[in-house]
Amino acid sequence: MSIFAAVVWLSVVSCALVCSQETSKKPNLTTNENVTREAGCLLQDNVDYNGNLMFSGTIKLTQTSGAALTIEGNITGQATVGTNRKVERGFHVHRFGHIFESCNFSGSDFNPFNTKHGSITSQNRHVGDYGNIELMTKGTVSIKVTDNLSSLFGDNSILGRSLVIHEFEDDLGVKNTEESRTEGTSGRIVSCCVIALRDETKN
Ligand SMILES: *[C@@H]1O[C@H](CO)[C@@H](O)[C@H](O)[C@H]1NC(C)=O
Ligand SMILES: *[C@@H]1O[C@H](CO)[C@@H](O)[C@H](O)[C@H]1NC(C)=O
Ligand SMILES: *[C@@H]1O[C@H](CO)[C@@H](O)[C@H](O)[C@H]1NC(C)=O
Ligand SMILES: *[C@@H]1O[C@H](CO)[C@@H](O)[C@H](O)[C@H]1NC(C)=O
Ligand SMILES: *[C@@H]1O[C@H](CO)[C@@H](O)[C@H](O)[C@H]1NC(C)=O
Ligand SMILES: [Cu+2]
Ligand SMILES: [Zn+2]
Repeated sequence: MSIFAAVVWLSVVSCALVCSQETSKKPNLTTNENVTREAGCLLQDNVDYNGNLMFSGTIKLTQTSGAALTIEGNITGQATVGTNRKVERGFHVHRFGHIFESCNFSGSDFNPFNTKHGSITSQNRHVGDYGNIELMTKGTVSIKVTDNLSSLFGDNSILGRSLVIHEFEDDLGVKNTEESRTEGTSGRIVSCCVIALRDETKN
């Protein structure tokens, strides 16, 4: 065997070993396998927001592959003025997850298909569009959102991205302005968190 043939043979054999191990580690995203993933998100104040109402809380995201994503949370309003009241607030997944210095670093709505802003039930929407959630300015509210488009699996994965609460109600993209078409005129970001995957072996 020539040196050249030996080298080719070695690369084929080592790739058969190493490459197949590599592929087997990758999840099969079209599998019907019943895999459940859980992620968490701990809401922090936006240091660059100077309004008087921010929100803290915990959010849990769960999904079995091929099924809808469920987002549940307990969110507490931290208003510094006024009485306790209900408010609607834009709730979106933004593109970037490195928000440690400021929620301002989260970018805009997660939009892998370059579509217009919409509601969670729109045909045309950003993957990150969850519409509005109803919160209390000084109390704790439990929220629950179910979505069939954003995912903890595959191309629409929101893992490592951020969840944000905006300062205004989301108009769901219905107005004929640039602000409405991109962020539903929901204004600045008051609170945000990074969507982080949980170790499924720890219960
Ligand atoms: C992924 O899973 C589907 C359904 O179980 C199967 O048809 C397909 O062959 C699998 N793909 C790979 C690369 O294993
Ligand atoms: C997947 O697992 C969940 C939780 O264990 C179970 O409720 C559900 O019936 C399973 N679905 C399938 C298709 O096996
Ligand atoms: C919300 O609070 C309820 C009641 O205390 C608790 O059972 C649940 O695990 C909490 N959920 C999250 C996401 O923190
Ligand atoms: C998600 O899909 C299921 C099953 O098709 C449907 O029942 C449910 O209404 C959908 N949810 C949303 C928020 O579109
Ligand atoms: C953060 O973004 C808001 C607009 O969304 C802006 O008003 C504020 O000045 C920004 N802060 C910094 C430090 O860039
Ligand atoms: Cu947004
Ligand atoms: Zn959007």
